[in-house]
Amino acid sequence: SYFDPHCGGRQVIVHLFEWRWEDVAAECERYLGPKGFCGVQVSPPNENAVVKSNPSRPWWERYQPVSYHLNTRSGDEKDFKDMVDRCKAVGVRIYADVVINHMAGSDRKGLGTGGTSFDGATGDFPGVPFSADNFHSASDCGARGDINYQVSSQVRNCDLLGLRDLDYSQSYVLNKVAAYLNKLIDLGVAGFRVDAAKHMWPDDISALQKKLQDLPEGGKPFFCLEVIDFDSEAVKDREYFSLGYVTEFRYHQKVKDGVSSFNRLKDVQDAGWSMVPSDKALVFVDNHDTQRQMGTLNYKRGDQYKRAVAFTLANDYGLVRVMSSFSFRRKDEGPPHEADYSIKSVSINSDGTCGNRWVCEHRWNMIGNLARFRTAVHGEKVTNWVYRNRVLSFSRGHKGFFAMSRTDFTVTRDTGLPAGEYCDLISDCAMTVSVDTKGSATFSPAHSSEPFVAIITEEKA
Ligand code: AAO
Repeated sequence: SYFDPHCGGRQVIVHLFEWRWEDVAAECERYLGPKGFCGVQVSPPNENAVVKSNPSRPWWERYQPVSYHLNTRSGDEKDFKDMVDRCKAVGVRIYADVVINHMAGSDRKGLGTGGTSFDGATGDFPGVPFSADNFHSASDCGARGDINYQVSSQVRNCDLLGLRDLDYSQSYVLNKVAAYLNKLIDLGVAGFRVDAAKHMWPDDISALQKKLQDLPEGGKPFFCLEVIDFDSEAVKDREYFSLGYVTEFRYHQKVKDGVSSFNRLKDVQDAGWSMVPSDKALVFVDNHDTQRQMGTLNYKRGDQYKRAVAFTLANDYGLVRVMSSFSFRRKDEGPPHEADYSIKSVSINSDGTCGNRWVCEHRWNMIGNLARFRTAVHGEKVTNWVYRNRVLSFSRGHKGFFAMSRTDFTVTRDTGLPAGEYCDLISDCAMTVSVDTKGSATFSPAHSSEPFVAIITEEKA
């Protein structure tokens, strides 16, 4: 099914935003495989427009396709193939971010990252080839980039941000895009994150899926559809439920409120606010767009961010995607680069953190270790929910137990676990928790700077 991420039951996906394929391959081998991550969402692998100035080489140029040749600042087809194979060998799968709703903007022309020429204004993309006729005409729409989100047909047929909108009613367009996705499947990817899926007709996505081959090892590719739905517009996320996982933006918004006032977390836990059913929800604290918005939660918010990610990983809702960023000051700023704009590699410091301005949130001890927690307790519901004395704690059935607060604490709680001495995963077992025959334990965090405790039955001290 389109809901199977093909990673042997592992539960956490990480978005290695703007990483080079070579670095992703190395990260699979040295960290993601051993830590039990399911897979990596990689940046769009196909050739994109080179945005030279105002700003210079922003990250977002990769959302302006020029052709389906695999040639970007992350690497070429050979690098891509090598990454997919090396990751797969250690149990980690690759999901490609596919930008298939549109091509480059009508305000762009010149050469792509693979040297292919194009002209967005005339709709000339010889690298595919696509020409003017293959796009929706902007005549039924508002001014450039001006979509009325209360009108479904505008959302689907108009140019999002002035990006040339492909017309999937043409079998020629459908076949070209299907060939691109099939090529990625041939190369061994396990699935896709469909960019701007909200701007594609669900029936068109379904028609596209029917043209895809099964993975070489069998089964349908995994699908995650980027659909932003806050219940205030014409397009609804439920229109996409049969096509794959759907990005849950209400969660991302609500979890932020929840970690500043824990009593609101119960609603988040209950998937209130008409959130997508758990088995269809792609859940995240931030993504590459939201982390650049004002007042949002991202790596810069230290403790608050950690609480949000920790809660998200410990909770039983959805399939989780962890963000891994490069540090930025300005919204448009592209990835760390050399003078010639080639992307800098991800260096690893002796303490396991990353250098060259790569943030590597997924390597923060707590996040990496809770990824393991999530896989270990998968399928177990949240039970024993207690929020008292400013400490929130809950069990995941009889397999795991998690507690967090804003500051240091000592509490006694029912863990729901069998008696025994357990390793605290947060501190890599620097501290242990003794559970008595009634399932009760008294504990404090190992380090007051990280007020979390997590134990699982499979990790006894
Ligand atoms: C760039 C330039 C543009 C230029 C264009 C063409 O910035 O000035 O016109 O090139 O040359 C990324 C960048 C864009 C960039 C683009 C292409 O973000 O700045 O444009 O690459 O290089 C909508 C879509 C959603 C989309 C999002 C950005 O529905 O699919 O806009 N996300 C994806 C990617 C993103 C990428 C693209 C798509 C394009 O993740 O990185 O763009 O490939 C409302 C609507 C949403 C809408 C947002 C933003 O949401 O519901 O559907 O997203 O507005 O317009 C509140 C509101 C809620 C609002 C929400 C936003 O909560 O209540 O209504 O905030 O999160």
